[in-house]
Amino acid sequence: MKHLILGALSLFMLGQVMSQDIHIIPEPESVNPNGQSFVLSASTKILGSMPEKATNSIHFFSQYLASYYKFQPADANNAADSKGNVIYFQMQAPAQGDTIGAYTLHVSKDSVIIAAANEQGLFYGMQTLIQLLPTTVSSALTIPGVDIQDAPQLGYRGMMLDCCRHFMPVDFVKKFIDYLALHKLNRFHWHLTDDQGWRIEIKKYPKLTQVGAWRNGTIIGHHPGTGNDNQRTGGYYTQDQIKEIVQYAADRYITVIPEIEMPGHASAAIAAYPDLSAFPNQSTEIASNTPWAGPTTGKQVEQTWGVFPDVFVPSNNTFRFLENVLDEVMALFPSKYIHIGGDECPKDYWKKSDYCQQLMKNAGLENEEQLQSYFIKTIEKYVVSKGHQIIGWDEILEGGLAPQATVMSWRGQQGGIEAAKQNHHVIMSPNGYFYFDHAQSKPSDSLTIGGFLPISKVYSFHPYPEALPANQHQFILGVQANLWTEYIASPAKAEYMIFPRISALSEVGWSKPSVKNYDNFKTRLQTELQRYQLWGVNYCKNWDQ
Ligand code: TNX
Repeated sequence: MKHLILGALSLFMLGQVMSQDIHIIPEPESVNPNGQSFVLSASTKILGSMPEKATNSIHFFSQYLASYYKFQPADANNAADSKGNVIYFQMQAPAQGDTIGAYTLHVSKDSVIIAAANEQGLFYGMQTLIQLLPTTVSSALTIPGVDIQDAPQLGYRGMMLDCCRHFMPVDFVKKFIDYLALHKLNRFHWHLTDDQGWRIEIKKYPKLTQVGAWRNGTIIGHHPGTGNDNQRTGGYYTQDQIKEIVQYAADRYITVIPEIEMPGHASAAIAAYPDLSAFPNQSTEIASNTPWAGPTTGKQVEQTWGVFPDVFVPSNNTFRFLENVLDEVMALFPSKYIHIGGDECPKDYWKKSDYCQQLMKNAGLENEEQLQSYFIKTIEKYVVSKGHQIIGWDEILEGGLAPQATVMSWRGQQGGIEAAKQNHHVIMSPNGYFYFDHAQSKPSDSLTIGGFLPISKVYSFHPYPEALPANQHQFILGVQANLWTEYIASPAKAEYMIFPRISALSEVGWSKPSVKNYDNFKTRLQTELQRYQLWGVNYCKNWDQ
C-alpha cells in the first residue's frame, strides 16, 4: 500500500514536472505527459483513417514542416500501412454533445494520434502538435509524449482586419489568416469599405474601385494632423482574389465575414456615386453639429481619419445600390453572416434633408435614430431573404434592433448585454480589451490610437458579463479583436500590434476559465515568443507591463 501511494506520488510529480515543459497556447482542457517521446524522421508516415477529411490538416502540417524546418515527411500516399513511426489522423464517429473542434492528441514513442469527430478537431489537434515541436531548427524534431484532451469554449473566435484605412496586400491577408489558424481562431472579419477606401471589386459599379479605392495622400500624425504625404495611395481586391482568399481561409476552417459599411463611413462610395448622398451636388462642407464628426471637403475619398457627416441617404436609389452590391458580396462569401457596419453615423445630413424629413413623417419615425434603425431593418430584410443574416456594431441598437440582427459590442460590453437581454446574438469586441490598434506598451513606442491595452488586460476578459443572467449566456457567440489601421501603414506594423496579444485573445476564446491562469500563461508565452522568432514575425518585445 505504502509503495503504491509512493509510486502514484512520484508518477504524479513526474507528470507535474513534465507538464511544466509542455507550453501550449491556448491552454487545453487537460495535458498529461507520459514520459515518452516521438521523433519525426524521414520515415515518418502521415496518414488518415478517412484521408479526405484530413487533407487540409495534413497539407497545413506538411507546409509548416517544410517552411520552418525544411523537413519533408514521407509521401503519405505511398505509405502502405499505419505500422511503425506514424502520425495518424483518426476520424471518430460523432457522439452526442460533441463540440466542433474538440480533439484528443496522444503522443507516444511510435505514434502520434489525433482523433476527432469533425475536420475542425483534426485541424486543431494538428495545431497543438505544432506547438509541441521544438522552437529552433537545429535540434532534432522530438515531440514530448503526452495525452491531451481539448475542446473550445466559444464557437466564435475572431479577428478583424481593416484594409480600408491602409490597403493590405493579398499576401499579407493570407498571412493574417495563417496567424488566426495557428491560434485556433475561426472567424476573419474583413473590413472592406470605409471613408478612406472601397476595397472590393463590384462588377455592376466599377467606379467604386476606379474612384473609391484611391485617395490623394494620407494624414501623417494624429488627427487633425501634422501634414499629408500627398501620395496617391490605395488598392482593392478583385473578385478572383477574394475567391482565392475565401478558399484559403476555408482550408483553415476560418469563415470570412465581409463588412460593407452603412449608412455611415460611406465617403468612398459617395465619392464614386454622389447620388447616394442626401445632397449629391453639394461640393462644400455642410457644417456638422456632431462634435465627433470630422471635417469633410465634399465628395472625395477622405484623406484624414475620423467620422464624416456625408452618409448614405435612405432612398430607393441607395437601397437598390446596396442590394446589388450585397448580391455580389453574398455570391463571393458563403458566410452565414454579412457585417453591415452601422457604427458612427452622424445624422446632420438627414436632419437637413427635406427628403429624409418627409420620409420620416410618412413612415411615422420620430427621430433620426429611428431612421437609422429603418435603414438597417430594410437591409436586414433583404439579406435574410437571401438566406444570410446581418451583424452590426452596437449602434444598431439605437432606434430598435432589426429582428434577427447579431450585435458586435465594441463600445464596452453594455451593447452586448442589452442585445442578449433582448435574445439577440452577440459578439464581444469591447475596445477596452480587444482593440489591438491601442498601445501595447507605456509610453507607446509608436504612433497609436486609443488608450493603453497591455496583454494582461486582454487576458483578463470574461466573455460572460456578470450583469447577464446565466440563462442568457447562450446568446454570447464569442469574442473578437479588431485591428483598425489608421496608424498601421504596413504589414510589419500590423504584426507588431497583433503579437503577442493574439495569444491572449486565443486563450480567452478557447480555454475554459478553470484552466486559465495569467502567470502560467506568461511562462507558456516565453516558448511562444521563440516560435514567433521561428516564424519571423515582428512582435512587440516590451509587452510585459
Ligand atoms: C472606432 S470601432 C471605429 C473605427 C475606428 C476605431 C479606431 C468602430 C465600430 N468604429 O472606425 O477605426 O474606432 O480605434
